[in-house]
Amino acid sequence: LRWCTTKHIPVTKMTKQETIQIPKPLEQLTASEIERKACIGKIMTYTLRSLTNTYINKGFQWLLPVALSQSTDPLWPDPGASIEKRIEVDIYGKPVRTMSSMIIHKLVAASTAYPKLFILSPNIRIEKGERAKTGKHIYEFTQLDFEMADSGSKDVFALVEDAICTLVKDLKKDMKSELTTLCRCDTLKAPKAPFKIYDRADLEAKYGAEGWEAGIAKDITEPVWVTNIPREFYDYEDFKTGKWDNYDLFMPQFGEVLSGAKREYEYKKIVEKIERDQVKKENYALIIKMAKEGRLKPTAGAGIGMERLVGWIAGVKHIAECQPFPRVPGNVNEL
Ligand code: ASN
Repeated sequence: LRWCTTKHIPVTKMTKQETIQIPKPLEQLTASEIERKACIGKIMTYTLRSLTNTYINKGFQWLLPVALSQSTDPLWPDPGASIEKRIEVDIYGKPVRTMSSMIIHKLVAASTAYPKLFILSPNIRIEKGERAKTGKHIYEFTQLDFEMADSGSKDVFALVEDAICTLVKDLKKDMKSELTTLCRCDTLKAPKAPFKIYDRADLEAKYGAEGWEAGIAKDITEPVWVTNIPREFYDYEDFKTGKWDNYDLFMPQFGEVLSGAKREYEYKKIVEKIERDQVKKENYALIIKMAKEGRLKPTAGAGIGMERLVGWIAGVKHIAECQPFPRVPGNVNEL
C-alpha cells in the first residue's frame, strides 16, 4: 500500500479538509463517540477474521511480522511519498530501520519456504504533519500484506475480488446494527466481481496528473483496479512498452485501499532499476544476490491497508478513527 493520494496538492488548496476533525485518543471520547469507536472496532475484528479465513482457506501461510530490519521498502521513487523522517538505529553494531513495508521480506519468503504467504504487518511511515487532515494518512498502519509465487496480476485480482466480495456480503448480513449506527447500512453496497480495470495513463488524460485519484474515487460506484503506475524498482515494468504491471484498488467515494504488483525477479532489470532510481544498492544486497543466483521467483502480491479498508466500510472521515490509538501525522499522544 502506498500513501499516494492527492500528491503535490498543498493541504491548504484541498477542499473538504476543513470539515475533517482529528480523531481523539480514547480517554477524551464522549459516550456517543465511544459507541461509534466500539462499532468500528467490531467491524475491524470481523474484517480481520473474514480476510484471514479467506487466505488460510486458500492455502496461504500466516507469517509473523518483523519490526526492525537492515532492508525495508525504499518507498522511492513514489511521487506520492511524503516521508519526513526515516528511523534508523544501530543494534549489535549494525544499522536497522523500522519497517516501511515488508515487501523485501515477502519476495524472499515467497521465493523460498512460503510460496503463498500473508502477514499483518505494522508499517511506520513518518508522514509530514501537513497530512494530518487528509483523512487518508497515518504514521503507523497495518497492511494485510500477501505474496504468491509463480503468479501474476490476474491471480491477485481474482483472490482480492473474492476476499472483498465475501467480506462485504457477510458483513451486511452479520453487522447490521453496527452499520446502522455508522449510517452505512444503506450506502455500503456489496461489490460484484470482476472489478473494472483502468489504466492510470487514461485516468491522467481524463482527470489530470494531480487529480486522477480523487477523480476516479468520486466517479465510481463499484471498486475498480487502476494499473500501470510508475513506482518502486520491485514492481514489474515492461521495458519494451514502458508499461508497469502493477495495480491499486480504489473504493467508491473513498480512494485507494490496496496496492501491489507482479514483481521483478531478473537480476539485470533489478540492478538497472535500482541504479536508475538512485536507491542505495547496499540495502538490497540480499535480493540482488538471490536474483543473480536465479533464486528469486516470479511472484505477485499486494498489501491491503486495514485502516483504509475498514475506514471505507465504516464511512469514516479520518482513517485514524479505525485505530484504538490514533496515529495522526504531526500528532503524538501519550498512548
Ligand atoms: N505492500 C505493497 C506491495 O505489496 C508495498 C508497499 O506497501 N509499498 O506492493
